[in-house]
Amino acid sequence: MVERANRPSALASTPALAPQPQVTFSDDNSRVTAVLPTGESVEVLLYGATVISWKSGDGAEKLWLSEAARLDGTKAVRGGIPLVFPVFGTVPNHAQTAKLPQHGFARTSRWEFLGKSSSESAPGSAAADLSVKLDFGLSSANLDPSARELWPFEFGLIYSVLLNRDSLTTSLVVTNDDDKPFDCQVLLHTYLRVKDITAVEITGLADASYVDKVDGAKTKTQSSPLTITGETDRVYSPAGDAAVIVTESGAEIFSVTRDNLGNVVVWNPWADKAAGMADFAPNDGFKNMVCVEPGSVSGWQTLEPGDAFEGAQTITLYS
Ligand code: TA6
Repeated sequence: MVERANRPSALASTPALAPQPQVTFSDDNSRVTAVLPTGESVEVLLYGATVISWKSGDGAEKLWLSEAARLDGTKAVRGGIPLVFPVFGTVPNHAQTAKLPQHGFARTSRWEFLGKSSSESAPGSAAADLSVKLDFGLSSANLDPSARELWPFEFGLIYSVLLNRDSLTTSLVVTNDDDKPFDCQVLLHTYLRVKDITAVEITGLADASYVDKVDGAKTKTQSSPLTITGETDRVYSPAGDAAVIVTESGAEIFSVTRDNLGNVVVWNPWADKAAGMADFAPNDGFKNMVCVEPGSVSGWQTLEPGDAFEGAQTITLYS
């Protein structure tokens, strides 16, 4: 090689980049999967922007997904984290949303994948700071015409799914892009996986008032840790923003924290209701799940033109 003055010196060696999170598409681009180098993963259907799997680094699944869940876009997913917007349940006396299907149209719409971002793990940085965020969008512009007809408002939704090594954060931003106000409700309908529902206790709801939907929608107050011994369907309005802790056989397994979501719904269909749902399998799957659902569902968020509403949950695993 001819030596020449000022020849740039080759780097002695390119610093090895730390392994980066991987994001892949599958099933005809209908699913997005993100995997951290340490093994944690999350899988999201573009249908409903539904998280259908969240695994810890050892491969253990943390969400419950029915074995009969429809994953082909023909029905809201039974399990994972379906999104509830603009209405929780059905509210016949609310004119704007009275014509909408139960839990609204967000969970049964095809969302767009907006992109990914991952933590810049510098060479040699601790794996602990690794994370990857997936963003999804739904707006009146890409909403099914039948849904637009039932709810004729210009809106935008951005849903972010952030996977860290020991937690999953999902957040929803709603914007009113219209020239008139609209009301909405928002809920993250999370199906947490447990080994044995009869060994589960839920704390963090002490002294919270709740509507008991299996007892004539009576308003009650939670006096002790919640155990699930039958069909349970409660809409809690905790006074503060304390974490909801799910323990099993005395050991803490999940901590659920809320950001700007004033309600927590706790649901387990138990045996009869589970047997009555064609997409709930196995029939005794109610023993392995409990829904802890942060939301804003008592009353309505009224968004004026240009307003935005953001709510989020973080589910943290105990190692
Ligand atoms: O979040 C609890 C709940 O509102 C229950 O009343 C039950 O209806 C559950 O949602 C499931 O609703 P879905 O429409 O998914 O069958």
